[in-house]
Amino acid sequence: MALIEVKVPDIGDFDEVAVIELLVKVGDAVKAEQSLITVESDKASMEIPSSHGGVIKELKVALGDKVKEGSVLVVLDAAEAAAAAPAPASAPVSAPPAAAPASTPVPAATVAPAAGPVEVRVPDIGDFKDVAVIEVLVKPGDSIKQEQSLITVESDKASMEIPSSAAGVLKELKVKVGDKVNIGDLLAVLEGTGAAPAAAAPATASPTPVPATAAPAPAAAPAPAALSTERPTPNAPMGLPHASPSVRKFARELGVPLEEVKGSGVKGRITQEDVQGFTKAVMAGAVQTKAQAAKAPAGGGDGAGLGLIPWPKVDFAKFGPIERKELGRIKKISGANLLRNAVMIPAVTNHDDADITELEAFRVATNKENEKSGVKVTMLAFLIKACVAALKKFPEFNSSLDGDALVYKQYWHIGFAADTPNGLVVPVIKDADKKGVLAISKEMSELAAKAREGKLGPADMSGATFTISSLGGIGGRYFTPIINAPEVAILGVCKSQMEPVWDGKAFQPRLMLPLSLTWDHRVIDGAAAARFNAYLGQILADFRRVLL
Ligand code: CAO
Repeated sequence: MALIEVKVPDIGDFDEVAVIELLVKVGDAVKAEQSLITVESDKASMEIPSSHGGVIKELKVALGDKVKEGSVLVVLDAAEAAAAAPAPASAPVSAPPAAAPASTPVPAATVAPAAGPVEVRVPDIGDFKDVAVIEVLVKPGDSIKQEQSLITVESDKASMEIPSSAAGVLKELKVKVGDKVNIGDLLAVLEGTGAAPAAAAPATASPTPVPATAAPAPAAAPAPAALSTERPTPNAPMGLPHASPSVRKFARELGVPLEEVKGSGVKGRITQEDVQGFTKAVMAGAVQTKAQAAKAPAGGGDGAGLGLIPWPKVDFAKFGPIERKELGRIKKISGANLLRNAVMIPAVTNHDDADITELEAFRVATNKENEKSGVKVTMLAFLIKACVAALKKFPEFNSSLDGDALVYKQYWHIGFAADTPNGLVVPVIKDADKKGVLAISKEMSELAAKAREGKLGPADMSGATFTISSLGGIGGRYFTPIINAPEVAILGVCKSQMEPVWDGKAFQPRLMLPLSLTWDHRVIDGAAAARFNAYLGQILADFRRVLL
């Protein structure tokens, strides 16, 4: 064992900067120069690299810790990674050879004139060259305070905001997003209102700002700036989402996981608006963070979000042999949807029976006549047509809730639950009101075949206004289907059977079809549901009513 303590190198006059990200963990094999942590001041963030290669034995810092030059970050066993070439302990490769004290006297020229144009230039940002301007934080006409950030620049590992060395009204901005800047480059011209000496206002990220009116600092500008303390390593192993320190801070305050935010800025950079947009989308329920999704997997999560006691954890193997199989993709997706719909919708189910004696006889006869056409007319196709008629008579069943409003749809797209080897899917017959029973039967059998082959696309499964779930081909009497949100009702159908039905004088053998209508009580009343079922029953008993 060759244990080595890796310490925070010279990071300029940063003092007590916060650890905002841990990029490695105990047991990781790291290479010399690999980033270990990210620290952040109020104006800049930077990754701190390892001075040696080896295997991490101990992590000496935690998130939120404050570190400074000399703080021990990790203990490495260098012997376990002898191949890694050691860099000088605690000294970043590109650190300037001789760092002048941070209190390097600032030339007198930094004292801005009391009034008149003042040039603001890029201060000493270490030995970085050609750093890209990724954000412009001000615009002409803005009243700028001394120390106020003007632009954000970024190298491949660090970003920093460049502050103004003087106060005044911004007359001209000399850079734009995408420009490359170097020490001494002219950033802006201010109409000076009198600036304090720059020495009084060194930006956190730039300990020795270039004097506002002075020429660029000599190439050997001594003070080790924040940027100069980390090496721009191509292909950095741990990619941080690109965002300026202020945006990171903003995201952290809101608890937004920055790595899940899609950046709309240059090169996918995350802006404050992106963080705000993400937050709004999460609040509106349009987007789930990974942490939220992990809490509600198919199978119910742990119930903590609902204030329930935790899901029982049982070692099933204790009671007998078991086999564990991960849920398939469809089951995971439909499970999460079913759970949400079951929990969020105050759903009620009405059961009823429809007399389909004549309809079934007609269906069988039609199929006999059409034997050669290859299209089999199904009971489900009749049900779809009958439901369209009922939906037209009771339009709230064809609506969706949108906040405090009901959206009544002027189209009748009927979804039907289809059982596939991979799980339940719901293909949709679009514009069922405009199609005949034969056309619907044909389309259903095509969609069901596509579903079984796993070939349904999103377009095949979207836009439904009402759904039918038929277990008629399988069996059962009644069940309570779960509404397919944002629809407000669903019809469950079970297996028809001959039953003795009292006609007022005698019992008659009739083919009865069990119907189970589940409806959203926020939108539909019990009486309307009973009427819907009764009307549906009347149509199925005498299909001529569809024409009325
Ligand atoms: N009562 C009695 N028999 C019925 C019936 C009913 N309500 N509905 C259909 N049948 C009979 C048909 O007559 C047919 O019999 P034959 O083969 O003798 O002609 C047989 O059942 C199969 O019917 P089908 O091929 O016409 O299929 P279908 O139209 O009933 O259903 C489909 C198609 C895709 C909906 C079905 O295959 C399916 O996947 N059903 C399961 C849906 C499901 O899982 N729902 C539950 C969701 S909630 O978890």
